[in-house]
Amino acid sequence: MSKKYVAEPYRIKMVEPIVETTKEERIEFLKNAGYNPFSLRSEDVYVDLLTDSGTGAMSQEQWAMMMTADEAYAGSKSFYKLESVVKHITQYKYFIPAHQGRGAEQIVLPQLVTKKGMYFISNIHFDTTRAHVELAGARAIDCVIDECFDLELDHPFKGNFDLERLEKIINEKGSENIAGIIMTITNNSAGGQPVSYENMVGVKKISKKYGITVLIDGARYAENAFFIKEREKGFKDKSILEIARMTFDLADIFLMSAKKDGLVNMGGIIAIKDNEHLFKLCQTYIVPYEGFPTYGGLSGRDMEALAQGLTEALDMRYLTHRVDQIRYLGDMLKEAGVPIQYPVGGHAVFVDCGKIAPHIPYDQFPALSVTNALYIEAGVRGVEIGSLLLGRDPDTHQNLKSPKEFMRLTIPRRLYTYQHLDVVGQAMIEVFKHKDELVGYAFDYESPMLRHFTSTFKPIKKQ
Ligand code: P70
Repeated sequence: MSKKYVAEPYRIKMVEPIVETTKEERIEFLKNAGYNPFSLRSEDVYVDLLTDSGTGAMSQEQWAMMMTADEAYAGSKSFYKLESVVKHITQYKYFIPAHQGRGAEQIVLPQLVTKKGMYFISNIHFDTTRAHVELAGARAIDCVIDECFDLELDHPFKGNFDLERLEKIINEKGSENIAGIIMTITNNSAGGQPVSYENMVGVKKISKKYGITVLIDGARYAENAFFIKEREKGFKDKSILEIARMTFDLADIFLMSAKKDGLVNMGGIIAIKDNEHLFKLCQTYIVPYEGFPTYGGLSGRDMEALAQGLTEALDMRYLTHRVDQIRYLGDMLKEAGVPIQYPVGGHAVFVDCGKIAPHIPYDQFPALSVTNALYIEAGVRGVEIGSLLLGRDPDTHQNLKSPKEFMRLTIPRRLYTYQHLDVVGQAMIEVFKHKDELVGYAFDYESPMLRHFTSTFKPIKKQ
């Protein structure tokens, strides 16, 4: 663990004031939000760690490129610029923009579901990916290594596939029923943990043996490449771009929420290695769902910013600082005894709320409880990544029990300083000191799909 922290590799050119509120005000704001942090107004949040998705700061170069954008409906020069950057990085033949990650998922995933009773297998499906798998009439199976759930185990690649189980599942379900294998890099739902190159080679070998399509869900592919460079033998002298290309070479399709490692506020990518038939299908479906194939729901400005952002995200100084910020917060919490997933991943610190509040049952959402307490303490907004987010079994409708009840403290890119993270750490330590006072939550209204976004709750009073 590095103790020598690096300062921000940028200086601030434009500032956005943030409001400070009182504890009494925050108690009221949270009540009005139905105890769902998603329903808070961001103005009422001091440090917003809800997500790293679309929340980062753009560079002066990105803002400058936006001024040069071509807003043509068809054949925009900004499209061709973005296309050339995506092709340069992925080395794939085909590219279609989408408005964000789930936009890309809704176009591509249904094309792979060619009959009833099919499955996707992922290390862990991200929740929108799972939703689109299910909307396409397929089922999602997660296949991550067991070490992933041992939060204190020092393992360099906790996002890895359990390759033995992967092959077993394929044999059990029948390879003809597997619509695709989705490599989620980094593995968001389990702590932004990386997947090793060697493990992805293993996935590729199995997919080849059974003739199964491999997809990369690569929202944070540059962070994944950073960890490979740092931790995997033989990669120290390779550039992030080289590692990324080696990774893309192992897959057939690349889907990206560009709101993460694209360093933009909005954007998504569909890239296809060489399957012309699939590309043509996606081009057909992008029109009614996202827009004409040369904009896919993005303005010319968005495409300019993304072309530049994709390039900046491959920079080692940027990535070193990014990962260091996460480690800084993680170390602070760990040293104070707050249980977190260790080692921390690439975009967030995952706090183990099951351990902090074992007196709250999983279907009363211990991580929502900690998240709400942290907001009240200091106006810091985290997000629940546990049984609330996991939802219900689509067949039995039972509440699923997540293996871990996490609160994710997600650090936006280039947005906050180490001092902001100090506030977060101190507030979390305060909540931890009063952990026995935390209460569970019951639904006031439960939304039928992706319920964590829009449901409302009531605190369950202590007996
Ligand atoms: C996040 C956001 C989005 C995402 C992802 C991976 C690996 C696809 C997508 C969808 C979503 C989120 C979660 C909680 C609070 C706010 C936002 N992840 N694949 O923060 O992409 O959002 O662009 O449609 O992580 O992890 P998109």
